[in-house]
Amino acid sequence: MAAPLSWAELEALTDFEIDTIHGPTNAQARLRLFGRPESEVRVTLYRDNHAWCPYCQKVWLWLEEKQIPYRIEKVTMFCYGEKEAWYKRKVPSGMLPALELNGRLVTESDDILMALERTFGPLGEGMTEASVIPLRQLERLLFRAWCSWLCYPARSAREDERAKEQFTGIVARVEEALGRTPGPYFLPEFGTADVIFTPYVERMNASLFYYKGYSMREENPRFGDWFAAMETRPTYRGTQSDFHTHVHDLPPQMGGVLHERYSPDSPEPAAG
Ligand SMILES: N[C@@H](CCC(=O)N[C@@H](CS)C(=O)NCC(=O)O)C(=O)O
Repeated sequence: MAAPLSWAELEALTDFEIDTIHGPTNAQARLRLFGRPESEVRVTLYRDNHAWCPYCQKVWLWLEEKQIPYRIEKVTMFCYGEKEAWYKRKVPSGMLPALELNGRLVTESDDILMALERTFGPLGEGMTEASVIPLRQLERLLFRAWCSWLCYPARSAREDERAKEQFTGIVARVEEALGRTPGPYFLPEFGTADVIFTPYVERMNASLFYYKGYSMREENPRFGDWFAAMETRPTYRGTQSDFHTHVHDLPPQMGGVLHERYSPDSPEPAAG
């Protein structure tokens, strides 16, 4: 059998020499300029160290799509260690993301997007458009149905089935919404609504496949097309994580509940 490659050999095969400042979307950057001078930077995004926080991804993707010059400050999530004192002075709750825009601090990802829209204009149809508001509400419904199925251990196969039905019922509504436009996105053009759905459907796709044996992408053709279209966007690919990471970063972030799941072979909830 061939010997595994050494780290040095592996490194020689890679092309990691990217321009983090002006080049493609990447998680390493501390400054993004998109070919513009640093004097134009009016925005600082505070987000988690490892680019795992879903609400941070939402703001990150928006900034990358709009090519707004910005700085990035990285902060520790509570579940991975001590929150930086300088950040707690700025945001006493320690919650992420936060954003400074022209020196003014904004928290809550939706409020951040609305503040960004007021300054830089919307990405496609904006947060408060009549076309976008129901989609934002649908995303929250989908999020809650996912949590109910995945994060709360079912006490019986029937209970698990009910949670699944509730989730797939909402997915059907999302499929219907995606089917209202001829293209793959939620509205005729890519925009805010797609950005809003991105972080959690990426996590749903990975976690439901691993923990529940359910492939969101394969079971739902419109979602399949949406994922495929998103993956043609270098911005999205630069923020996208992998299945393995999601499957294992969700339990600490969501309180470890994914470990305790119903096993069809046992009458009691099984601790995994
Ligand atoms: N409603 C908030 C939710 C933000 C949120 O839940 N952030 C999590 C990370 S995904 C957080 O900061 N938790 C504290 C921590 O992990 O340190 C928003 O939309 O910004």
